[in-house]
Amino acid sequence: SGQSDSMDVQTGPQIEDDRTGFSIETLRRAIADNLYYIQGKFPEIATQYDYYMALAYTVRDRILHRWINTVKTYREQDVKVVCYLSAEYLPGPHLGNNLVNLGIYPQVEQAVRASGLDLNALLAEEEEPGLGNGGLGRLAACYMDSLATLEIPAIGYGIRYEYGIFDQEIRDGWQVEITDKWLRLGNPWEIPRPENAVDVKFGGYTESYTDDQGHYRVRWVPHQVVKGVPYDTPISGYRVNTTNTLRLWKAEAPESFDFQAFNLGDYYGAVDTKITSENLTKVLYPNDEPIQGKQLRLEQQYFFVSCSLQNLLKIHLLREDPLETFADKFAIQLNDTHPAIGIAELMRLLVDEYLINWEIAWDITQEAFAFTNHTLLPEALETWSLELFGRLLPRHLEIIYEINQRFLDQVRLKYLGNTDKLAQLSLLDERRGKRIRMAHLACVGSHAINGVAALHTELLKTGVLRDFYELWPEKFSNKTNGVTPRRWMVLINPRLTQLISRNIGESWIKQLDDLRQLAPLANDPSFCHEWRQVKRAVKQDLADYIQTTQGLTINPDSIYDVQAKRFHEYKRQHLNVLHIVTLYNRIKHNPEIEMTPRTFIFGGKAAPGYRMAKLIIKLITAVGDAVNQDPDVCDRIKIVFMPDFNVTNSQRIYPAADLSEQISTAGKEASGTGNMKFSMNGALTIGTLDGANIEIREAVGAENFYLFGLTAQEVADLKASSYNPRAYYDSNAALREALDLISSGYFSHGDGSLFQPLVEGLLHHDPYLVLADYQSYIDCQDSVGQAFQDQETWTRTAILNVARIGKFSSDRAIREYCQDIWHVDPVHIKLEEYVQAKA
Ligand code: NTF
Repeated sequence: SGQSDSMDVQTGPQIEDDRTGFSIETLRRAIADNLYYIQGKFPEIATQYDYYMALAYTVRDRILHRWINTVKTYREQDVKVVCYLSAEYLPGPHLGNNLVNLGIYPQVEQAVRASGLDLNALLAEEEEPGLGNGGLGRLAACYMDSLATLEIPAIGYGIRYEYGIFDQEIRDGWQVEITDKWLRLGNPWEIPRPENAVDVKFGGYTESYTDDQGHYRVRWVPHQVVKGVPYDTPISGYRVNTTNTLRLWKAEAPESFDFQAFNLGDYYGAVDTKITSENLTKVLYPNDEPIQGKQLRLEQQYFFVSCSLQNLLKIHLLREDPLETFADKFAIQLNDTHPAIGIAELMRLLVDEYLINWEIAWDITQEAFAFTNHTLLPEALETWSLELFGRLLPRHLEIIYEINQRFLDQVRLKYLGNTDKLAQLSLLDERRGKRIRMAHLACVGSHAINGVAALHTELLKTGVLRDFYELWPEKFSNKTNGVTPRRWMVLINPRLTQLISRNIGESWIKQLDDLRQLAPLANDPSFCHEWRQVKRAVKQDLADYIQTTQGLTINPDSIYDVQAKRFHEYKRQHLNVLHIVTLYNRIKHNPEIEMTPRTFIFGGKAAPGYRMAKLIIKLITAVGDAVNQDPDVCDRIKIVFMPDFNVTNSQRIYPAADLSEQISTAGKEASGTGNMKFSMNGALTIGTLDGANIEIREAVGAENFYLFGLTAQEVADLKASSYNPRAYYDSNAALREALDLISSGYFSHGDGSLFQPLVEGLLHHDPYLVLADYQSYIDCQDSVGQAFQDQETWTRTAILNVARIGKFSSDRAIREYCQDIWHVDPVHIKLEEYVQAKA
């Protein structure tokens, strides 16, 4: 746990270094020191936030020591490095996670107490970096944790958005978006590296020339240059010295930005250029799935990818390695198509700037890149209009034409005379006004392509990417997602962690499969009793939080039935609502009816422009207003909407859940990762055969999973045979009553029009088969309600879920990427003692 570095055996005990020592007294002194010298405050005027900062810097010092040793080792040993390119990262608050990974949680808790403070209060002061929308960004953060823990050299590259995902407030039942000013009080976890800034070009034109050797060359004369400044955040591994780097780029105006304008006396014009440059990394696009063709979005993508690749080439050349060996030293992973422009950019850098010939450059590029797809929704597949693309990146358009021409020559040879194949595989979509298909660019330029769950990968092979699969089956593999048990168990559920570790030791934290040793304990009554006590205490915590923040009283003995994820029609939060309204109708018909008390908990944001998703949020809060106050309901149903679902708030929710709602239309959710977090904390799942649900059910046992609904194949068949949702409405009285009650204005103060778009949409289109799955869902929920009555069996099932969830650690996923795609090995980091290093 890192203690080894602070003791000098030869000279006996010595006073610990204030910046590396771990003793309680050293930590206490370091906090006081940082309060004084970094915050410039003394105790009488210091705020909780000042103390949080002082503590954060205290922890950062200890991390820096490991970080520097890591960077040094990577330089000296010429190791192969994983470069994760992602437009989004959702790391969550850093402080608590770093305490867990460094193994100093108890010491810091005591040092903080010795300073007259409370650690939980300080932890609550941290503003999380909301630099992502949901699953994709959080996956990147879990993977960074596992890479460091597995001692794999890695750099995460991304964008330092000044405003992350908006904060959500609920006003009058509607979502309201508030700008996320996460940097306003400073960020102790990042170190700016202005000396490593790079220039990124935009617009302009290209021209050809002949070089000294008589080679044909192209130069790009840009219209604008933007400077990228890296901000580095250390990513610590669990109980190892390895500390990797998350390098996020901020856009600034280049130093020379104002020369021309100044000379002409155009002061305002000059400042304007500066503002335009800095706009580039101002704000995260808040759309989860579909991405519209906005110029600024393409600028963001190209900006961070160009900065990152220039940086990699610089590192490579600093190590005095020949460019030809680039792909032996770096494995570059594309987190969806957002950074796919990197393929054309690496070609441009190698061919235009480093004067490598095309064929060699292409081999390097294909060998270096690999591509992960994260969605099957056709509307989410990124394309860019040729017009916009050519205006912004004229040289890349030429390069993409060249890549495409050479690629299609290959295709032509294989499929003689088949023009359909050419059109289907081409990087250019000739219909819909000529667009560049980024997924095709990613496939052609990568040596490996993967989906994020078994079903998803199969659907890629038979669906959106089938022509590429037919061409290069060997490039495809599945890499089922995983999540880090350090954050999603140890940090957020200390009670459960202690119960588990007391019984089977701590090895499971790094080897999650070791949770299997819990399985026999599922038959041990005293262990089951303790398990129930833990769950009950955690549920009480959430009840207290909801009481304090919303003034709502919930019953900790009710089923906590939770759906927490982004709002999207395919995720079917409205199916959940139909169940609630159905239960409500049952009570209204028969006020004495026996019913297992349930608390329905929702959390999640809707994209600001997604009207239907926002209407579904309004429907949930409206049904909540009616049901929660109805005396007939007698507390058998409670509905809670937890506003502003983010990493911080999710950490209170996962541990407290009894039932995890994973109810997407089969074939639509690529994987899901919330499903894994709920299971790890002992919730049972009600779910469809979609994404990773299928593998979770396989792992925990079909008898320990509540399955309902159509399969992906049945969904496809039903849609092909002209699905008629209205028929389900006509033939199902309970469904009809639920929909009619919503239509009637009962939940909207008599306004029958408010939810019409939703109800009409379901009756006439229902693209996600809510009505087709309704009865199956209701029946399944009825059996959940029954099962919860038998607490002994329920607890046994929950324990078995946790015992068998080992596969869903991100450590397993990262090991698979390392072996099958990246071909990288761990590098052990030893600590050089800082005091010695100084001398
Ligand atoms: C998401 N995709 C998927 O919708 C989830 O099912 C999956 O768990 C995560 O990725 C992580 O793989 C996206 O966010 C995106 F951007 F691709 F639409």
